[in-house]
Amino acid sequence: MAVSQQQASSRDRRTGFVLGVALWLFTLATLWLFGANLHKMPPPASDFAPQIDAILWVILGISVIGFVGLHLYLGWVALSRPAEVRAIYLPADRPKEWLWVLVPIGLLLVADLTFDHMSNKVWGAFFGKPPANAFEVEVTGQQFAWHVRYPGADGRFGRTNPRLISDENPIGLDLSDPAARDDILLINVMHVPEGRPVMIYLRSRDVLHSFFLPPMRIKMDCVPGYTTRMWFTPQRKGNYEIACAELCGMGHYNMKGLLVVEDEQAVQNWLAQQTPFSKRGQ
Ligand SMILES: [Cu+2]
Repeated sequence: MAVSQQQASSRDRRTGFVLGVALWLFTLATLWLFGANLHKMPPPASDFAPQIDAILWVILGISVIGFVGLHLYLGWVALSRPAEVRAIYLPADRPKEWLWVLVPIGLLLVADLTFDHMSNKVWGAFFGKPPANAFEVEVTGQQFAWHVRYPGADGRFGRTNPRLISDENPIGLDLSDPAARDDILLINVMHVPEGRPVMIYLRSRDVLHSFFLPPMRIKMDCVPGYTTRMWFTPQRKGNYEIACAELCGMGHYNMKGLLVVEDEQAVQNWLAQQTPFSKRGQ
């Protein structure tokens, strides 16, 4: 049985109304979820953190404007669509098609260059050479823990050798190297001084991990067979979580450690209480 033109029109109108309202409600709900701040980052606690946050806010701002604008417009089109307009055939229109290609490319390029300009400064510092007085720590990821190594009194990390890795020697520290004898090796705990650049060397014993300090806005992959590094200056005392941000196996969720930011003197006192790896069990 054929549907009359009038029935079809009122059904189109209803569909348009439902679609338009749904699009607007979806937009409002998304904005509300965003405003409710369900996934907010912890307050920034390092020197780079405010700059990284600024980049994230600009990216988010541009995305929100695009998202809200587009959805409000789509909803409005659905709501205001006259019922009698049927689908029509549009012949190719080269200039218009080029416009549809070039305008988005232009907008994306402007956004991209803005992000580049903002991030180059902080990225350059982040991955570049740290100040000479940096406090050095090495972290080796392993399923599912962080081995934290301090160079000890000589200020030099001793040699490691993967062949020496065992349950007792988790990072394969080579004690025939004099520089290794005072190295301090800990698990899942790291103390660093407030207000002094901290250089972190990152390694992995098995699979890819990602060393993540959310309040410092620091995140870097740990790659097997390779040493990655980055530095930052902690600017707020406190206890923070060290998280793994790379799905690395069944225990990934449980791969976490404690980062303590405190006075330089407190860090030195704490380090003085630790037994070097070579003297353990003696
Ligand atoms: Cu991991």
